[in-house]
Amino acid sequence: MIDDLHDLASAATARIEAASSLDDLRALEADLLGKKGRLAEVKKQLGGLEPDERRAVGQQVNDVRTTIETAVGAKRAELEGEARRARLEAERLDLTELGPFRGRGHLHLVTQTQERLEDVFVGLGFTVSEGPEVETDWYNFEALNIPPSHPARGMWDTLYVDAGAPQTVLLRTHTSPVQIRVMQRQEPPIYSVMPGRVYRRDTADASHMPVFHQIEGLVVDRGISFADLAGTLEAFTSAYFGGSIHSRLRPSYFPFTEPSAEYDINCVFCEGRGCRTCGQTGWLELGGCGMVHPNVLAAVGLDSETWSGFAFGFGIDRLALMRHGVDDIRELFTNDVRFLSEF
Ligand code: FA5
Repeated sequence: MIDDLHDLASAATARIEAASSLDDLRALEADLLGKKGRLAEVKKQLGGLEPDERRAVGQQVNDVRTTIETAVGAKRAELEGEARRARLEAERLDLTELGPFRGRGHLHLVTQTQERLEDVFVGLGFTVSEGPEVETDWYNFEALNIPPSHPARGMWDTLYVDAGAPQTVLLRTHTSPVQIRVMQRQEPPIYSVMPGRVYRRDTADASHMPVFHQIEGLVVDRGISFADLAGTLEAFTSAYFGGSIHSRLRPSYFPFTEPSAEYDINCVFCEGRGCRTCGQTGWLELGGCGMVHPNVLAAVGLDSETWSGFAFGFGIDRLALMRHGVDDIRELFTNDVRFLSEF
């Protein structure tokens, strides 16, 4: 019987080694180790043996079972590895291979708008500057003539960053802090625009987003007057929107400019005749502007007896909406490809 078991073990391992698929191996395992398998048959005969022989044969049966199980395990690992390699090979993508043409992507509408604005201002002689989105209270407020507890802080609902002393680090609420950084970086004359992302604790609705984009303009030179501001905004308006659209300035208030104004343009839909979009006024509000406040010049060590300047800032996203007749700012950021691919 012991010899039979030896033969059984070597025949089994040979068959296992020859198995060519996982299905074959499963069938073989059932045949060798299952209830009706060969080993089970031998086990049934144990009862008729003498105790000593039964112990020896029983031990041998267990050894053969272990040998078969080990061989099956090793073969299974080998066949599974082969199957995995075959699957990976079948699924392999050749990324250098050209597939059917699916159309090229393009820049997001807001990026396109920002780049076009930069081009127009560069054409008017401006440089383009950048600043950080995480700012200190000093750059975002204090240097802009908005000391702590100033009521004008309420104009910008601020998101603070948990860093440093409480409420000293924040996500910039406008691009105006970049004015300060530019004035610190370079001596006048300065003719620069500063586009970028800004953050406010505003709830998203048709005309507001908590994260949006602004472009700031700053000019500091000798003898700059309010007429230069008005003339520059008018030149920009016709360069960007075309010759039939004009600008106007309305008195307003910003702590960092004095005097301050709102910058409006003729409604781009009705060209000033009055329609639903402009509330029959013929005008659309674009942003704020004014003459740089002497306290702001003083904050960066510039003498307001020698230097004067103007600044303006407006929302890029709202400008994109106006230009393309989109009535909900949220459409820009839901990233529906059908919407985005229209621009
Ligand atoms: C400012 O942020 C001033 N820093 C602008 C300025 C610069 C004035 C330089 C004077 C000199 P205001 O908070 O009004 O101003 O925002 C400017 C523009 O940003 C708005 O006219 C609007 O176009 C846009 N804007 C404001 N809040 C949102 C918002 N939640 N979502 C989208 N656009 C917004």
